[in-house]
Formats: sequence, structure tokens, C-alpha cells
Amino acid sequence: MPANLTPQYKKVEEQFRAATGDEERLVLLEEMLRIIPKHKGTEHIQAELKHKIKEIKEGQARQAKSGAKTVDIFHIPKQGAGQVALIGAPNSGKSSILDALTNAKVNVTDFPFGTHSPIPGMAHYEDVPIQLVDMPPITKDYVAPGQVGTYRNCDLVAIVVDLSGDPLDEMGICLEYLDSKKLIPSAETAGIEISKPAFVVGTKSDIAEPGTLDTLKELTGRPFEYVEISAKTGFGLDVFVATCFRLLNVMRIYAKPPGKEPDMKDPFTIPIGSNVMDLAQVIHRDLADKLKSARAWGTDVYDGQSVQRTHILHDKDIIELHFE
Ligand SMILES: Nc1nc2c(ncn2[C@@H]2O[C@H](COP(=O)(O)OP(=O)(O)OP(=O)(O)O)[C@@H](O)[C@H]2O)c(=O)[nH]1
Ligand SMILES: [Mg+2]
Repeated sequence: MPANLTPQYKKVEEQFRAATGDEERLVLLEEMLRIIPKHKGTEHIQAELKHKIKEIKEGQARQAKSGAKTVDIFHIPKQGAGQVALIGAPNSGKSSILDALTNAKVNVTDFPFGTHSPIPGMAHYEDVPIQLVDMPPITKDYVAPGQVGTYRNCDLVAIVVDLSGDPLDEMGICLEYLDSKKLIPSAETAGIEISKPAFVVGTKSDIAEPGTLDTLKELTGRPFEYVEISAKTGFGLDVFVATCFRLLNVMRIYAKPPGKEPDMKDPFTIPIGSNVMDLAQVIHRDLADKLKSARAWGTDVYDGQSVQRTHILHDKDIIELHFE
């Protein structure tokens, strides 16, 4: 029986063939398994995909156990409500963004290639921690081997361009790379889930010609959001962080233990559209099946209203879960 693989599948497979690291291979194999037409003709391919996934996972587990020194520096474990990886040309101002918004020890330099490996740091939108990842630069001719792994694993890509330099050229280099790896949405990535949401950050606005970002927007003609900032003066940094939060597409939920005040300091962050049961899975994976009832304070409910497992939650809702 013929396999009749779809064009989407073939696109992901093409990326897989060119993949350089295990991190990347795993993401792509899982996507291939998700979208492969499920019928008799593809059974052997499905089995092969599962086998490859198992092999890579076992390899990673072995490596983690042995504490081998061959750790992948481009694998940044996720923390907070979501991971935002920066991409940009040398000297565009990436490290300066982390320097301004996080406590991470990054290397800001007035010469290009100051950053050699990814460095994570925590920024905050109101009470939500958001992980930013400073990255080595990319150029037309060079991207560090393995660098793509960070982008495949992140939740959101921030394209950083220097508004005082040649932002159109820098943006072109970033887009060419991101498109070639199917890392950002385009006509080519329809139906494949390996692309990440992305937005554009025009930086150094303090020394740029006014209006540069508007010109860039017009010339690029892609449906991104654009944020203008200066890491030096702090202009626009609040909008940058708020944009990260919004594009991560998560909401915060405050958990209230029965009979106690809610914990308003440390919200759970879950995907927008999640319901009570999804929250229970996040809070108590093992207990979720024993969820008996729930009460809610917030949007679309009266205070303390009993809600069903399927009740859709909203940003800033307070939820009290009762388990059996
Ligand atoms: N005036 C001004 N200078 C900035 C701003 N952001 C960064 N710079 C300067 O631009 C230079 C490069 O900044 P970095 O943050 O190191 O740039 P980078 O993108 O991390 O560079 P690579 O690590 O080489 O990719 C430094 O001299 C910074 O001080 C800004 O908003 N305004
Ligand atoms: Mg840097």
C-alpha cells in the first residue's frame, strides 16, 4: 500500500534530514508522527518514527545520568510562564535587553560577537516571570551549529534589529534563516506545528532616526507585531515585556486552598482556553482524576460560584479545587 505522504509531512521531513542536533531531531520526529496520515500504508514509517524517538530519548537519558560533558549548550530548560529566544545580527542589542530586564550576567560589548552561548534570564510582566534567552548573533554566512535547537524548543521568537543601523538588512537575514528552518509562520508552514510565534523588536531608538520602525514595517510586509525600545533609556521595555506575555498566549490563575486565602503572589500560568480540569492537571497531576468540585472567583462567575470541570478559565481567575 502506498504511503501517500502529504506535502506538509515532506516539508518537516526535509527539515529533519538537515537537522544538526538531537534536540531539533526530536521536535521534528514528534511533529512527523503527529501529522503523518494514519493508515496501513504508513504503519512501517510510524513504527520507524517511534523507534527513532525512543532511541534519542534513551540517548539523552543515558547522557543525563552519566553527567557526560557533551551537554548541549543550546538546550535551555524552560522556566516561568514561557521562553522567549532572541535572534539578531551581531551588535543589534540582544544582550542589552537581558541586561536591562533580568539579573542574568550577559556580555554587552561595543564590538560584534560578544555573545557565544545562550544565556537565560528572568524578566517580569506584573506577577508573571518570563524567561528571555540571549543568543549568539547570526549572520548571512554563519549560524552556530546547534543554535537552531534553542529556537525549536522556545515558545516565542523575538527578532531584534538595530534601528540606528540597517534594520532592513538585519531583518532580512533573520527572516531568511527563520523561514529556511520553518521556524516562523509563513505560507509554507500552514498545517505544520513546528513554527513559533514571532515579533520584531526595534532597538536603540534613542539614537535612531525617528520613523525608522514605520519604514521597516512597510518594507517588510509581513504580519508581525513591532515594538520600539531603547535598552539604554528604558523606553518601551514595559511594552516589550507586555508583548511577550500576550504572544505567549497564557493566562494566570491564582489557586485558593479550601478554607484559606488565595495565593496571590505566585499564579499558575496555563494556555488561554484551558478549563478547570486542565488546571487540576497542572496543579496536581496525580490527583486530577479525583477532582470532585471547584469554585471560582473572577470573570463570568459570581464570587465563589461552583463550576464544572469543563468551565473555561480567564486571566486572573481565582480557583478553589476540591479533591476526593
Ligand atoms: N544607544 C544605545 N546603544 C545600545 C542600545 N542597546 C545596545 N546598545 C549598544 O550596542 C552595542 C551592542 O550591544 P549588545 O547588547 O552587546 O549587542 P548584541 O546583539 O548582544 O551583540 P552580539 O552578542 O555580538 O550579537 C553595545 O555597545 C551597547 O551598549 C540602546 O538601546 N541604545
Ligand atoms: Mg550579545
